[in-house]
Amino acid sequence: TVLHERKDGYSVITLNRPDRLNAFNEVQHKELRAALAECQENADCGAIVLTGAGRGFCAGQDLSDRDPTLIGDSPDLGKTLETFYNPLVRTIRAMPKPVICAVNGVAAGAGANVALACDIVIAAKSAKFIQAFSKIALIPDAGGTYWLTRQLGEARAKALALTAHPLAADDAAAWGLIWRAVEDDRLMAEATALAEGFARGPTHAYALTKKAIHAASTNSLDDQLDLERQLQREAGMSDDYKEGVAAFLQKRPADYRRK
Ligand code: LHQ
Repeated sequence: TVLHERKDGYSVITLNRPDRLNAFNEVQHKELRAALAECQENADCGAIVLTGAGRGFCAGQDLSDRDPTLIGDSPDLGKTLETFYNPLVRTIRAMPKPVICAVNGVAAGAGANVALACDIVIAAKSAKFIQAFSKIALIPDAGGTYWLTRQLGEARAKALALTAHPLAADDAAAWGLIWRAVEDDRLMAEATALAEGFARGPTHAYALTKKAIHAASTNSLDDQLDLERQLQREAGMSDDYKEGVAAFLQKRPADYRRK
């Protein structure tokens, strides 16, 4: 249900239940978790591209799953979130290397919000983001209320969540919800070009950058300046920084992968 291709310096992870628009069931969650864990631990992996097989990216939770936690007389969706979606979102956010989401088609429900958890989201122009939850009497989860509110503000967040209006990739980019919308046939080339660049880049500096930006939305300016000082001190002690400056002065490309 999940394909993991190990490329030169990065991984491509593909959700692979195309008949169900790559909706999540337990197996797909577990395989995705394993693939991400391997990328996290593998020093040769400098970036991750997450995408979907077929015409969709991910339609969220598999609604045909008959697990009693999900449907029946006493479902406990909170348990499903705690066991699967929340750890997934936390893993992506804490991944100490860039995670690029290549949204190849519709991203609905938790599928949309897993995409938005990634560091850089590129979408095919034909893709749509749908906060489908209200249609089945649920609320946006997998971080949806967090991403939408922080990235769009309450007015757009509430309209998208309450109406389940499909947001086209171009609008998502124009609104600042994602990085870019690109022609469908350029999607993987653009995503893998980014990953190749990161694979040759200063991985630890990327991890520190993620950390600083994640803290910014809740920190005061004073706290954020303190955090930047602390993280920059750490970055400045790295061999990568030495190499970056030496390469700049010698007018050559930095070689962060020498070792
Ligand atoms: C699906 C699904 C799907 C199963 C398409 N499941 N089969 C929930 C509960 C628990 C805890 C955690 O939190 C969550 C979070 C959630 O994610 S709730 C939201 C779940 N997702 C949705 O409500 C989206 C449901 N899907 C749709 O609205 C449509 O499929 C979209 C708008 C995504 C795409 O529409 P179309 O392009 O018209 O495709 P389709 O509807 O024909 O779907 C293709 C097939 O995929 C179809 O099967 P079939 O056998 O008829 O070919 C669908 O039944 C199946 N599919 N989403 N979530």
